[in-house]
Amino acid sequence: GIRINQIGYGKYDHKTAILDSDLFPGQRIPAFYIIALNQNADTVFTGQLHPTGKDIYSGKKNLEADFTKFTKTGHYYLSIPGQGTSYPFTIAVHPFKALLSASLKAYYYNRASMQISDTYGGIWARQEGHPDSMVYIHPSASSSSRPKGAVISAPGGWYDAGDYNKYIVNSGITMNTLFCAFEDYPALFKGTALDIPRASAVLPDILNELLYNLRWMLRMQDPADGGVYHKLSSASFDKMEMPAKDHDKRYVVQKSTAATLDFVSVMANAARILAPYKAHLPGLTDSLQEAAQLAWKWAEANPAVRYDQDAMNKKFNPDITTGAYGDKNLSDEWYLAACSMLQSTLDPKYLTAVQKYTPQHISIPSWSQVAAIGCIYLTKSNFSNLLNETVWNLQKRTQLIALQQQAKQAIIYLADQLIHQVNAGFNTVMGGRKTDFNWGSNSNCANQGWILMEAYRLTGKVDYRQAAISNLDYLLGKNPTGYCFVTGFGSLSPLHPHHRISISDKVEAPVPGWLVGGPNPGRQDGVKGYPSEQADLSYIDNDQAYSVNEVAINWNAPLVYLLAAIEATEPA
Ligand code: G3I
Ligand code: 9MR
Repeated sequence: GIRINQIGYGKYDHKTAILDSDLFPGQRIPAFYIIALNQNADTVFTGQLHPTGKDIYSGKKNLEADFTKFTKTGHYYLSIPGQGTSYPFTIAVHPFKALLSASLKAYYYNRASMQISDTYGGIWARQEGHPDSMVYIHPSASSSSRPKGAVISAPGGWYDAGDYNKYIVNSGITMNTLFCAFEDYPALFKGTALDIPRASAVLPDILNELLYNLRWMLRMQDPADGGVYHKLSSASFDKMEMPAKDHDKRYVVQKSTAATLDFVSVMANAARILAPYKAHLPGLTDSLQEAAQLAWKWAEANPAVRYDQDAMNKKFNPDITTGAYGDKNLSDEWYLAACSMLQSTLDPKYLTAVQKYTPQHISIPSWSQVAAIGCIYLTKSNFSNLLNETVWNLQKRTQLIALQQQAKQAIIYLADQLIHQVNAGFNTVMGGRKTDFNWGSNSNCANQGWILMEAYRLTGKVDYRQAAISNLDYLLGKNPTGYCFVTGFGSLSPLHPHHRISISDKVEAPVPGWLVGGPNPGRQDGVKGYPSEQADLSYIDNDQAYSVNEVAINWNAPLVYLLAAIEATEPA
């Protein structure tokens, strides 16, 4: 079939679609036609398909339609005689505005501890769930000030995904990704209204939404020692019911170094990013700084406390069987936390830590690998305001500039690797390596796009941006499954995500704006009926298929980044 970005293409951007099919040997390569979606069905552009390279999964040689030269804004579809027609698409200067807003508003719909009102929620309005005002200290988390069985209050925040638990590690990467989006494209976000309840009318809506989760995160720190609980969770995954119906006991579970360092990073960055709005958020930025410093101290005293759920369950009751986010390597969390503290406090004492944990090698961001985000933060500041500070002597300044340079090179090097890994069948960066397909593969695709757009920001080289667009095209339909992977958008998009709210709300349409996990040959959910075992086709739109069709806050965040970055850099 014809695989096309079902949302659209920037007026002056690269525009391609794929015919995912081998022609008969000897068959002439057909022409393709762009047809206007109007009554006359005018043919507005004609082009010749051309073979792409060999698809590394199917082995097919696909054909590509390149209509980059066609720049007239409007609504169209593509037609290939003998092969059918494509889903409709748009050409516009800013084709992703609505999608960007929706992918951010998705967070609002996943807010815990509050009602989603008719005013803001429309048909997805629902009752409040999980007040989290009585959360038990799990025995794994007990301390002298908070013995097991004690109760704390930690309301608010977003549900992690299709489940109703709240995990600090995953919240951390989500917040950082969205902070980076805001810091890189502030004007765009200041102009993006979300139709959500606001803590402050002065704050851009993205920050209003982030604040909701930030305040929850703050509650996850034990003020007595600064350590941060790994998660707030029920003992096992909840039933498929609405949030308001679930009254399972909830716990804060074991403090961990990964959670604490991710927390450090979020609090430090939040303090810096929210500083201009200080007057409207009484006391907040100071508490954020204090929280970050206290957590850093805990991490220094507890540098390698891993969250190992199986080991924990051997020691403590009740067993906790919800998401583990159990990272084994913490040097990247150390690096991210150090970079964040350095940038936000401008205190040279964090320089040593940045240096110590500077990675040899970075990979695309994921909940367990955050070194790239440390690099990204480090490149954002020119640190020029340090130059007169007496604490920053020449040696330290030189070191800092060198570390910053290294961070910049690491991002560009990674982006270059991505550019050279292309799945020739689809001409997308995504899928260029088989390891791209795992649980949450669509987030790999979006995170590759994020890195490519950072490289574009740092160098201005358009190849990076074009490669990022290839991945956005992938997510929005130019992929082997033919799905536009965001709920509520495109002609063929997931209707049955593994999302407890969407499953049980009695509204036919799923909550919109969510990127589903995507193809994953692991197929850990064991659902029958996957269309194929081929890695890039291991996808099924089934609400039990949690290993391919769940949604998650850390997967939407790089989508937000990618959409914002493409929108904000659209050539006029
Ligand atoms: O670490 C191994 C690696 O060594 C190995 O080479 C590779 C081969 O498959 O697997 C790696 O482990 C994977 C792990 O993620 C780390 O990335 C597992 O196979 C994979 O099953 C695991 O998936 C995670 C999944 O939870 C199950 O634990 C996803 O990354 C993670 O996004 C997902 O998160 C869940 C939360 O637990 C609960 N809430 C919903 C959320 C989204 O599904
Ligand atoms: O609903 C759960 C989802 O959020 C998780 O990502 C997934 C993997 O940890 O687990 C889902 O819960 C399933 C559980 O693991 C096994 N029994 C069925 C549960 C719901 O389908």
